[in-house]
Amino acid sequence: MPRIVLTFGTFDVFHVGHLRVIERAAAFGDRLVVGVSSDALNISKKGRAPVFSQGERLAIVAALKPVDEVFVEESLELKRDYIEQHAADVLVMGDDWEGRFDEFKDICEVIYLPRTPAISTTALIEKISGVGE
Ligand code: C2G
Repeated sequence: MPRIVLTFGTFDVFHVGHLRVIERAAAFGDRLVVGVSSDALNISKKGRAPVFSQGERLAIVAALKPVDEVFVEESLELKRDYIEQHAADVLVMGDDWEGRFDEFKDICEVIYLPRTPAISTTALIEKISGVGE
């Protein structure tokens, strides 16, 4: 049986921190499934629309070599359903979510990975738009 790894994210303004977490997540199993947050979820979570639409973000993530499957994450509340639907053996998240998904340890392994330092979508947006210059 292949070991299925599941991870989630918005992956807006895709950068090397996103790539690294996806590569490290894939190394925990044989098949990597990625839930990409919908535009609506992003607006409710962060109070702004992502720079790239969910269709664009899905296409970028789906094209990555370590990624086998992508789907739209419609709600944070549906994590358990997504884990079950995809028969995930492992849930991997960056450590900005440390402890937040421990409740799913009854149905899969839950692993938090250290974030790549000094890079984020918000910092990139600020840099590109010249905020603080
Ligand atoms: N990440 C990272 N290093 C960075 C930036 C991000 O390792 N410098 C990781 C995050 O920890 C996360 C993934 O990249 O695991 C995606 O990050 P975001 O797009 O910011 O995802 P987020 O908005 O936190 O959405 O259900 C959970 C949400 O969908 C997660």
